[in-house]
Amino acid sequence: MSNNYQDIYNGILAGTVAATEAGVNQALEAGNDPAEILNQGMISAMKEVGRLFEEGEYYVPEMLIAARAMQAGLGLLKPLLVDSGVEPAGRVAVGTVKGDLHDIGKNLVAMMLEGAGFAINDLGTDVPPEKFVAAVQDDGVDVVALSALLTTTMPSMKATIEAISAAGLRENVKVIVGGAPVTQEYAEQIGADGFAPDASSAVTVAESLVGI
Ligand code: B1M
Repeated sequence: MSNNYQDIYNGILAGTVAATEAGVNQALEAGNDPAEILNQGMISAMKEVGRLFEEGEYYVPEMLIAARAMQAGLGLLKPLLVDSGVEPAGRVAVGTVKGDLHDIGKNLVAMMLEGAGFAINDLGTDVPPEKFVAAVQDDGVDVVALSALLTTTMPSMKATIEAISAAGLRENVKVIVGGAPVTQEYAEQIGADGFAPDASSAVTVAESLVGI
């Protein structure tokens, strides 16, 4: 990680909103690239939070306050990562699947897709299959984007695709999946149309699925 982002990194690890926001503002004022601030300062800090949790040094409350600081920093980057006034390239319903409360990766995916000109219907976290079905049926979305961060909630992705098929809507929509434990192999196994390992590749995959 570049030393430029040490304050942001430390702010997220300590779960301090003010320090994280100050670090992001300083990095922006110094002319740093928002995507670099995100990747080198913020995502690297969340990886370290995960490592500390695995080592038993952090517990759920520490993860939670780190996530809050991360979200505060993301709020400052969002206007710079998202272009406004672009004709929608397509409509995407994005959500974290049933049973799963992790939303930072999902928010990033939504942000990047919005920046690429997609209209976003953000269904939030812990989204049951029926809600995705309703988004396809009632809102006419072109793409359903499913995020999962837990191995235990990956089956909710399969259940969501099955529910879309059972409603007779599978031909109407493309489904992309992603999240730390999700792989290309798993995506193929559950019949998803696409897999993306990170938020920027989610854009490339969504664009190719809607024919851009
Ligand atoms: Co949780 N958690 N957590 N957690 N948490 C993980 C995921 C974990 C890996 C930590 C660890 O053990 N190292 C582990 C999962 C283990 C596993 O299943 N293999 C874990 C666990 C166990 C849990 C609980 C069960 C803990 C407990 O209660 N005992 C619990 C579950 C709650 C639930 O969901 N039901 C839990 C709770 C939480 C908090 C609520 C405290 C908090 C989330 C707060 C929030 O999101 N608002 C939290 C956090 C912060 C984490 C870690 C530390 C960070 C996640 C994160 O935001 N990363 C995480 C450890 C880690 O990831 N190293 C961990 C940054 C984010 C940018 O990355 O989300 O991976 P990520 O998104 C990436 C890609 O995956 C991809 O793009 C993004 C980057 O470009 N991507 C997609 C994501 N979705 C995509 C969709 C796409 C395409 C790409 O297409 C549609």
